[in-house]
Amino acid sequence: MADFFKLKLPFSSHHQPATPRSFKPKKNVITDDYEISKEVLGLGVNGKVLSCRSKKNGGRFALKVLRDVAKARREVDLHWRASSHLNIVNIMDVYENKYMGSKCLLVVMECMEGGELFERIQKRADQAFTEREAAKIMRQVCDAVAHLHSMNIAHRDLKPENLLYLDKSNESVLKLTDFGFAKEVTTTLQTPCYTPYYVAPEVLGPEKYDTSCDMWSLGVIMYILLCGFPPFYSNCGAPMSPGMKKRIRTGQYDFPKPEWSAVSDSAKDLIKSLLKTDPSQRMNIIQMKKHPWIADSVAVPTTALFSARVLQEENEMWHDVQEEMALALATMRVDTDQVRTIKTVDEAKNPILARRAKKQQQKASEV
Ligand code: I85
Repeated sequence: MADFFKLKLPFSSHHQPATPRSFKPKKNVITDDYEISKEVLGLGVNGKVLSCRSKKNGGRFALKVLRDVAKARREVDLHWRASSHLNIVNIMDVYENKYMGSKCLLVVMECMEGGELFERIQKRADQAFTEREAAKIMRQVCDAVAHLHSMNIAHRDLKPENLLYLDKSNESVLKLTDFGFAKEVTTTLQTPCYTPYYVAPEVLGPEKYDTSCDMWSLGVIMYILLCGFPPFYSNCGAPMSPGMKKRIRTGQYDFPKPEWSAVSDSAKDLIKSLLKTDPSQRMNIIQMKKHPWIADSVAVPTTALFSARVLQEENEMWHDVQEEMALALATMRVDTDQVRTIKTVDEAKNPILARRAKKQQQKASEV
């Protein structure tokens, strides 16, 4: 029997990931171990974030309260698996408790006391915010994303509000949070659970397009860091206007004067590679880590940027920027969830066709 008629069973026992598949929530009531404050630190995709204190050591932590549904399970699972990295907000404990009659997941995280990235830059009126500092920030975000992409996790919600600071004795560490939209991306390397001859293209999924969304977001964050305003924005006030959509789709942005005059060509070169409209042309995270502006950030000039001043002066604009970035990200997620690419069959690499061609040649020579 020809190999291609041997059907594979529709399940596979050998594609378990190396990392522990799932978290094991504690079942005792969280208030045994933590004192929960009413102070709300922020609102996430799937739930709110409160402040809490350990009864054991008095330490302050952040607590995310999620309704125990499939979406929340996925958030906690992906965050948990990625959590050991220095630039990802660490999960300390997860509890599964009943609260007001419904099952909840309670995620205890390290408390990021330094707050959000751009608030911090905005407050920097005292000393100039420099291009080298921007490079140091981008390297940390890059490290977090590289860690996720190496685990085949796309974050899909990379935006300024999800980048938080933790102040250590002599330095600050920037960390990524909120895995509410994160997604495990399937790769063609994974063991198929289907016979490939019959698989529909949508089953294969959009391949690396989810990770390329993260790369686009890195380009937008980097652009804002360097000048204080986003590369794409609505002219008419409404977030995500048709004009803005068109500019995003066609990659229409520039580096206006005076804000960009003193910014290095190396930085602009990196932004251009990240803001490529065609995802297959866009730089990936491995390439980004190797780019001189990231890899060699001490070589980045200490030129003073306009960012801090722009963020201060355009304070009201920041709300709109956040809203627009959230909408742009939502559009990207919808696009990658729905648009699936069909691969063209490369006939030259198809062994069945090659074999048949050879047979036909032989037949012809026999005659
Ligand atoms: N600490 N996006 C914006 C916060 N420590 N924050 C957001 N999704 C999350 C809030 C809304 C991010 O998953 C979020 C999530 C998790 C956190 C988080 C995690 C750990 C913090 C939504 C603070 C903070 C800021 C300033 C001061 C302090 C805490 O947000 C405090 F004084 F408490 F130390």
